[in-house]
Parts: sequence; C-alpha cells; structure tokens
Amino acid sequence: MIESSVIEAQNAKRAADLDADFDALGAKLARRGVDINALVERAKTFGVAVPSWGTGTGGTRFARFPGAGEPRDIFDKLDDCGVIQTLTQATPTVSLHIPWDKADPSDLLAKAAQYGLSFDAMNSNTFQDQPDQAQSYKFGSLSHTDAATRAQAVEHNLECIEIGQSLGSKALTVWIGDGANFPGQTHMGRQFERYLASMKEIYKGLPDDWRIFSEHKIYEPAFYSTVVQDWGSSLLTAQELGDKAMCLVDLGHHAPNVNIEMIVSRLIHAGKLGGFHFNDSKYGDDDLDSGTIEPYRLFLVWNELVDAQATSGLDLAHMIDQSHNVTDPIESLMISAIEIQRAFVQASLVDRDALKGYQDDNDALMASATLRGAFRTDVEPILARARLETGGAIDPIMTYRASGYRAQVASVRPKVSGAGGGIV
Ligand SMILES: [Mn+2]
Repeated sequence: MIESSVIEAQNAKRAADLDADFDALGAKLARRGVDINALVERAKTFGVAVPSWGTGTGGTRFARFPGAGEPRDIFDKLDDCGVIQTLTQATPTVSLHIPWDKADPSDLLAKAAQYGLSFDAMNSNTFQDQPDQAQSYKFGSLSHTDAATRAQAVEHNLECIEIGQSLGSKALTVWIGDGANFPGQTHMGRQFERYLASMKEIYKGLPDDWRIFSEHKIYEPAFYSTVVQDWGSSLLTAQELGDKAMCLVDLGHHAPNVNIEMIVSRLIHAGKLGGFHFNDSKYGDDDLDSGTIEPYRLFLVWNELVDAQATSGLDLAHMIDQSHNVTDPIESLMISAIEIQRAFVQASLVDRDALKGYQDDNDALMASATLRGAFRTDVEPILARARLETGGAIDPIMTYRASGYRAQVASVRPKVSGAGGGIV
C-alpha cells in the first residue's frame, strides 16, 4: 500500500503552487459567475469503476509483454485498485470478470473493505473456453446453433448474477463475441433470435433491483458480422427484454467517425442508456487510455451525460475499459480516471442557459463557442483540490512513483504470462 506519509510529503511539495493556481482559476471563474468551490464539491461526487483485469498488462493478437509485479490473482488486483483509489479518490468501485476473478465472496468483500472499495457491474465471459467446460464457444455462445451450448452460456450468466449478489453488485454486463467471419456462415436473423431467447432466460433470473446491460461492438473477434453489432441491435435487445434491461456504450465499439455523443443522446431519449465504458482509439477498438487521442470527443460525450443528469437524474454505470500494453497499468488507470473526471467537470462548466439561447436563435457560432469555452478551461486545480481534500494526491503519478509500490510488489509477484489482461 501507499503510506500516507508519502502522500503527505508529496502533497506538501505541491501545495503552494496548487493554492496559487486555484486562486487564479477561482477569480477567472467568478467573473463568469461560477463558484469554484461548488465545482470542487461536484468533482468529489465523481466515480468511475476500475476493471479488475485492467490492472494486468494487456496484449494484442501478436504478443503480450508482461510487466514487473503484475497481479497474480484477484486479491493482488484489488490491492492495485486500492492504490488507484487512494491516490486519485476517483475510482471507488471495481468491476469483476467471471470466471477470471472467482474467489470466496467473503474474502473478496474483506479485501475490498480494506480500501473502502465496493463492486460495480459484473462481467460474464462467454468469449473464450475455460479448461473445465463441456461445450465450446468457438462458434458462439448465447446465439450458438446448439441448444446445450446456449444453455451453458445462460447458466454462466446466472452464476455471475449469483456471485454479484453476494458482493453487493447490482448489474450484469453482457458482451458476447458471437458473430460470423464469412457471408453466409450464419443466418443473421435466426442467430439474433437465438441470442434474444438466451438473454430472456438470463433476464428471468435477474433480481428486481438489478439491471442487465447489453454492450454492442461492431466487429472483433468476428470480422464479418457481429450479433450485437450496433446501438440499434442493443436497443432492440433492451426494449424486448424489459425495464431492467439497458444499453451500454463503449467508446471504442463503433465504426470510424460515428457520432457517439449523438448515440448517447438517442439512448437517453429512449430511457435505455445504462452504462458507459471509457477508453480512446485512433483506428478501431484500440482500448487506449481515455482522453489521449480525442479528448474533445470525451468532453462531448460528457456534455450529453451532464445535460441528461441535470434534467432526468440519469443513473449510469461508468467503467474504464482499456488495455495497457506499454505502460504501467496502475499509472494508465489513474491518469484515465482523472481525464474522465476532467471531462465531467468541464462539461459541468457549460453555460446551459446560454447554450439553449444560442441554439434557439440558430447562432451556430456562439453555440459552438460556448462548448469550446468550457472544454478549453483548465480545471486541473479543481481536480487536484478535490483529491487533496479527500486524502488523495495532488499529483497521483509522481506520488505513485515516489512510493516505490511497483518495485515493492515486483519483489513478491513473479512475472506471469496469463494473468487475464487481454482486450475486452
Ligand atoms: Mn467494453
């Protein structure tokens, strides 16, 4: 763990600079009629879930290069999640993947409690075969042509719900790799019907206070067609299943140049937006660190979310969904959580009354400038002050490096090649 003395010493070095930056920004925002302290409080309300598997080094189709001191099991992963939350104060929850993270629930709860962590949405896995499983998912899972394979996949999802119930989770995210590599390989209509029938079986086992999220993805691992290919298929699924079924949008799961913030708006309109997976990408589902490639897009997504939260009390599950191939995963997850929080705070700065006025007057230039004005505001002093006031680090990355945590865990965790850190 990170000693509090390390955090205090690191914060002491940066406190005076932060005060100066905070006061300067506070004066600037005051001229716009914005109270900086209210934004600090708002930043403190932010939370994004860390995916347990994200703490391990990811890989590509070509290779995986393990890092030093990678987590060996879910308990090591929870230690790493504890570090991320301690330093950023922005990641109070962890999202588990079953069966990768299977363990005695009471042990998981005890370990999470050490760090004040709780469990977010559960993730099922029917995109790979487990050593002891009877039916193979090579040709699909919930939509497989074979009834026994579909039943096995349904049963696995029901088990995820059962495990989640013992951990205080309230949601199940279902993403399947089912699809086809060749035209004609599958009957697209019948395959989707089989998928829906399987999802209905899972839905029957969903507790009343739970939600089920369908996550779409345009391609990969199937390269010609995917059963839940787009937000339309996802919406059809959620509408057919019922009130507890919602759509989950992953930033990387769309065709290039798709207007993702508009999809967000449409799903909000339908009352079916349930969750969001954050990452960034250049070409496909690259699973790069949030905010590193297209920070303005991240802001525009948050602009829709903040707008909806203000009017409809939207309750979303947020999770980081990334693969860290060339960085220390703890560092990538910390900086990503902060970038997502940054977009949230920047979107909170949008003058919505002014924007509505410009929109109603068809003043395209000023409407667009209003959004960019919020995006261009450097809110770092607000984020840093929120961390400082909640026991976190003014500079999480430098504090983490000063702590020597990675070297410390590397001495007890041998390098492993298969720690479940792949792309999801
Ligand atoms: Mn995802």
